[in-house]
Amino acid sequence: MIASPTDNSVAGIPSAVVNLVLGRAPCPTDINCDGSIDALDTAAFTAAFAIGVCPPDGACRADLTGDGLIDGLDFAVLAPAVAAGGVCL
Ligand SMILES: [Ca+2]
Repeated sequence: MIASPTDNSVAGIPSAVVNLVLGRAPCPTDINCDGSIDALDTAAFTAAFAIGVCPPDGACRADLTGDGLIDGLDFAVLAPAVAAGGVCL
């Protein structure tokens, strides 16, 4: 079970191990991959939002819903995470 948007650990297994096994981003709402969830992620999201679609290489951290688009639904996931703040574990 995922404890929160900032903690991907599972049943005491360190999140880094869980992420490696499952092949997922260490912290999905950490758009700029700096280890923190903050206003810089909102800025990175805004830059991606201006484009609106994911590039074909699959590197699309701003697509938090996984639908191939960068839109308000993704921001609805990001905004509460940024408001809560935190660090990626
Ligand atoms: Ca960040």
